[in-house]
Amino acid sequence: MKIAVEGCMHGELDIVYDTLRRLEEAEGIKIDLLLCCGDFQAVRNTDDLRCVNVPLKYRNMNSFWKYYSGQAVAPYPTIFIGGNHEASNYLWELYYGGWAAPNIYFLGFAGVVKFGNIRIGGLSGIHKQHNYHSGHYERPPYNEQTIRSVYHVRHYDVLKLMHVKEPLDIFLSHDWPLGITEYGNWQELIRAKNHFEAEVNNRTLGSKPAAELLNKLKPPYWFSAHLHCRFPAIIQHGENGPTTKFLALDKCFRGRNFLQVIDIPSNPGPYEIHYDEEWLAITRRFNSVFPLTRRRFTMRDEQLDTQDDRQWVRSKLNARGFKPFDFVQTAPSFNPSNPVSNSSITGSCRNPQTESFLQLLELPYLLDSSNSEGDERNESSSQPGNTLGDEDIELPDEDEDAADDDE
Ligand SMILES: [Mn+2]
Repeated sequence: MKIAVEGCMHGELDIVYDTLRRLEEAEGIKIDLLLCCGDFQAVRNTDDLRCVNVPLKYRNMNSFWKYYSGQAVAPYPTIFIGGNHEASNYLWELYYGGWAAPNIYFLGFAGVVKFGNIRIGGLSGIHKQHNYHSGHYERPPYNEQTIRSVYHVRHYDVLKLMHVKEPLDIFLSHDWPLGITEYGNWQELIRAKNHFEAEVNNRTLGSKPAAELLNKLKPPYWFSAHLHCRFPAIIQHGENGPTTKFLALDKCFRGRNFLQVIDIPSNPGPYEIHYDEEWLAITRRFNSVFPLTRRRFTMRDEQLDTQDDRQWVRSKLNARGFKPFDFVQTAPSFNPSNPVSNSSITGSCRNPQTESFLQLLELPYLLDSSNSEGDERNESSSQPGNTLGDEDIELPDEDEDAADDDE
């Protein structure tokens, strides 16, 4: 199976798919799957665009809406995770994962799916310690604070992934696992990107939860993006343990290293995306403690037994089949002849895919639950360190975007 992996998409689906088509012709190969490591920008319309945390000058519709509306069709099955520049309102509708457009599957805030017999896991967002133990309290419309915090990785989602016991083949995270630079040529990295030097030397570059997951899951492949450069590394887990090939990729841009094709031994195709039994069992087990407020989330016993849920999920999936529920449009798509939408964001929508998924697992719909501690959405944070400024400083991709503006 030939899998193309892409760094940050930034809504440039046309460019990436065209590149893949040309690559197939030039190399005489067939690409089976495209993986994208976040900043996908599944922007359907101008309302969604207002939910993306991106400087005004980069607020462009780009090309996702064409694939959403049906005007274009993704030529390859595409699986993506979220980064820090997303239509977060839309991704929240699909918190558990689902089709963002036909043939384009969002893995969820955390998720595992199967493609053929290849098992792919991922974690959306970027890590910021000050929001790590909060619940998912953000709801659209977002304010200046929640438009950022909504994509900050939560302990709850990491904990779910820490319960995955069966081997994964591939894992995706938007930001790099903390300390990963030690396993590759960091000298060359800081020569090319000298603004990373202090973070590399202080061992602060990257995500701590991603590093914990890397040490726990030990997948053969791990792909990341976010820092807009290519960086390979090989991690040896213990003396005779397995190895992980890590690769960070650049964003989609002319002349940049944004694409890599890997060839993985697999069963013969045709392949399609399927639900993962173990992951659905974990999801079912954890939904009763889904934290949806800003209150600190902790769990007394961090190793939950999911065996009963596993049996239950297996019988459900055997009866229904493993294919995800079908794509459904939930918002109007952008219309270039009438570019300014006259609708206003009224809050999140119950996506029928999510409703069907929860019905399958016999779980309640919680994503639109109001904050039980009162409506904190419009309050500014009183937590130390959670100021609006810090993220602007810590977002190297935005610095990068600004630099590229001159090219
Ligand atoms: Mn990013």
